[in-house]
Amino acid sequence: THEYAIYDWINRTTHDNPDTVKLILVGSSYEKRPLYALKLSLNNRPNKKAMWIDCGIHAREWVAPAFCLWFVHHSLSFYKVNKDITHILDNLDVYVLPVLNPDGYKYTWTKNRMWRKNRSQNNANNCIGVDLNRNFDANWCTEGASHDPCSEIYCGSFPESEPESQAVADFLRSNKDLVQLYLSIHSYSQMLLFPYSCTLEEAENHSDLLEMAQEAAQAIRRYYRNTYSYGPGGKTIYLAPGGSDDWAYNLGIKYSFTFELQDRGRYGFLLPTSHISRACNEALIAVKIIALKVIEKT
Ligand code: 0X9
Ligand code: ZN
Repeated sequence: THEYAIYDWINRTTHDNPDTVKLILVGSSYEKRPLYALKLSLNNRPNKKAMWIDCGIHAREWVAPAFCLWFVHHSLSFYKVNKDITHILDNLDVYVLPVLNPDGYKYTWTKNRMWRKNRSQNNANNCIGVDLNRNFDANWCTEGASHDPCSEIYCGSFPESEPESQAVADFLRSNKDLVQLYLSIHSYSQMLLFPYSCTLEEAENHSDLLEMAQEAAQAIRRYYRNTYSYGPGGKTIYLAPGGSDDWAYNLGIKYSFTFELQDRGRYGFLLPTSHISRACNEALIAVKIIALKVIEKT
């Protein structure tokens, strides 16, 4: 689903569900594309808390935006049908941002399928783009990120230098007392990661996060016979400072995860269309288990 198909889908979904879906403009990209989030609010219980899901921070990870749409569709179709999603939506509003990096995403459709960063111009240099998942203010640009604008993990000129990361950070700062769970969807490698990725130190609620990730991975194994590894990012894959998950965690959102969806490298970023539904359904199970746990704990 290319850029316009996704914007169309967002408009249609908002239009067709006026009582339950609200369109929120959280900002705009470097090339001035709108950054839309959908707010799912399936009932009007007072003092409802919220969770946040963003997808597509890295341009080439196409199954990620697909997951965000899948999640919205599932929520709207199975509220009052499926027990778990009903319980989640009865207790939490859900903010879903399907394409955090629309300029990069567009570029992967038209020019370079393997583009990762956003498309911002550095005047000092010919290289284009900042790795938005190195641009947040969490041990910004220490080991695991680069000051070189030509690098794939370029951290930008300062934390939140990019309109995309700033928009997300601003939204979460304004809503930090509401948002209990932060999720960021990537691909590939089949992992459920949690803080920290910007240091090897343990998060204060490490054992909670570990238990949640473990249960989610177990469910994926049980229902889909597929293996997801899990753990704190820094120890499980690599040190990578400036990520949105660590930043959200330090802001006070104590349940913060990055999902790496299918596959484990056979197709990599080029996951065939025929694998999308399975990839999304197994990730959905993991999201549900984690969200239910958050509701239980808060
Ligand atoms: O390196 C990343 O940003 C993520 N992996 S990816 O292959 N999709 O690029 C992992 C992010 C884990 N979390 C943080 N580094 N904060
Ligand atoms: Zn990624």
